[in-house]
Order: sequence, then structure tokens, then C-alpha cells
Amino acid sequence: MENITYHNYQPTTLSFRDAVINGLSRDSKSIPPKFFYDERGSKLFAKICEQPEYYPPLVERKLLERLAGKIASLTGTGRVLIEPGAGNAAKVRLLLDALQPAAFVPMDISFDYLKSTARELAGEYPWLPVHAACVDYTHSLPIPQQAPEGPRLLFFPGSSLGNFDPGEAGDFLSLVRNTVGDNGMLLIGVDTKKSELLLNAAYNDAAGMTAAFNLNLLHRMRKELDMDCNPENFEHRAFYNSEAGRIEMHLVSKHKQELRVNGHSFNLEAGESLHTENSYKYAPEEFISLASNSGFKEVSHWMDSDGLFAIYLFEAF
Ligand code: AVJ
Repeated sequence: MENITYHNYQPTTLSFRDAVINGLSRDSKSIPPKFFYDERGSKLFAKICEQPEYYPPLVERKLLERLAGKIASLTGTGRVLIEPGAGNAAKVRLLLDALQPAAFVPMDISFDYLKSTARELAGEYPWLPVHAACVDYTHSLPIPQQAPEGPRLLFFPGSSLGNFDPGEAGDFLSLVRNTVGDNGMLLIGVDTKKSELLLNAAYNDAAGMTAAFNLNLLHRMRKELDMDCNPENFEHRAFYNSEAGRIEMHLVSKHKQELRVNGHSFNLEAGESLHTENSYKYAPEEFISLASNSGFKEVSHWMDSDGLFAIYLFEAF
């Protein structure tokens, strides 16, 4: 018997429709990046992670492989391990043997994807209780009641935090601080500031996976909201905004066009864009100070020799 429970904390339908109507109504049109991740989008993201230009997954994986034992010596074993946005849970597999968690709580916005991940994990790690929670982690981090008591460790790899504006990032870290409690710890992977050339290449891979991922939003709008928006009428744009310290992704309208949804109609000029994602980059001192404002004290942090990516271990204070 598999040691696994599933929980759906998602309101009946995540309101993609409301978010699209809302986002298209603004002066600067935008759609939140969490809507990238339907099943097709999650698969495209996994493809991005295999592209040579998109350095974060490989660099982070090498760091985690090298550091698993060290990290376990600092956290101890037997914690309840929580991972918001676990996706295919590729990263956590590098830690499970060393960390020997009392249970694993993967969270994801896509219930189908989460279920298949949980099933695979439970098969590969028969000793590990898995309590899967379908949730939009930008709103809450619900821990299933079946999860054991005991000290918690929240794992947030992949620089997912970069999607939040710095203010929201602080709020999210405070939510994490509340969720892990007084003996809690946070292990987080965060992308660093670096050469614009490398950053721009990472979000404009030659195989076009990032473009396909970005354009998938339009497929979703067509399929789920019945909108007449042809992905061919848009192009992918991604660039580093050095002043803001972030990558921006946009879907740029190739021509003047009209988008209709639920009786609303929105005009897009040629060259006008839908802003679909920010991905903030942090220098270590910036990030440590951000975390300390949310009640986390640095235990240690590590980077690869080129300083491309950083992993931080924090404890609650
Ligand atoms: C999952 C938010 C960390 O910002 O690098 C990758 C998403 N978007 N390529 C990132 C993403 C385009 C990714 N995060």
C-alpha cells in the first residue's frame, strides 16, 4: 500500500477568466505567471529546464548534489519537508536520502500533475509518507492534517521566489515563516544578478522552448476561455530590466487586434504587449536582508564557482 494522501485546497476553478479580464483591463496589460502552469505549460517548463541556455536547473542540481550531506548535517533528519510548486519534484529527489524527512508535502497548482508526481515519489521512496496538496501557493500554504507534528523544513528551489515583486516576496517569506514555525527552516534556491548576456540568453533559448511556454498562455485563453486569440499574432519577448533587477517576459502583439472575452472587448495596438512574467534576481546580501525582514536568519549560503546561482539555508528567529 502506498503511503500517500491527496488534498485539494483549490477553489472549484482557479479563476483564469477573471485574471485575464482583469489583466487586459489595465493600462499596462498583464497576466500573472502562475497561469502558465496547466499540464501543457508544466511540461513545457520541464523542457525549458533541459535547455543549455537556461542555466539555473543544472547549476542548482550540482549544488544540491554536492551539498545534500552538508545541508542534512545543518537541518538534522526527520523534519516534515514542504515544497510549494513542486512540479515534477526533480530537485527534492537529490535531498531525500540525506534529509530522511518524516513526511513530504508537495504542493502544486495543477492537481493532475501533482498526483502523478506524488505517485511516482511514493513508488520510488517507499519509506516516505507523501501528503500532496493542490493549492495556489501565492495565497496560502495549507499543511494536510495527516502530516506528522515535528520540526518543518520548507524547500523552495528554482528561484520561484523571483516571480514575486520584492514586496510580495517579503510577504511570502513571512507566510513561510509562519508555516514553518519557531523551529522551522527554509532552504531556498535563488538566481543571482549577473551578465545581461547570460540572463537574456537564458530566457531566449535557441530551441524556442521559452517562447512556446510564454505563448501557451494564448493557447489556454483560446481553449479554456473560448477567446479568438491566435498565438501566431503574438511574439515572445524576454529581456533583463537592469534597473528593476528582473527579467521581464512579454507577449507582443504583431498587429493591431481586438481580444474578446465574456462580452468585454480589448484593443491591442501593434507592438503593445501583455506582460506575463517577472523574474527577479538577487545579490546574496540583498536576499539575506530581504529574508531577515521576514524573520529568517541565515545559517549558510552557497554558490557555484561562477556565482550563477545561490542556495540559502535559513532558520526562524
Ligand atoms: C520558475 C519562475 C523560476 O523565472 O526563471 C523560466 C520561470 N520563465 N523561463 C524563472 C521561467 C521562463 C522560472 N521560474
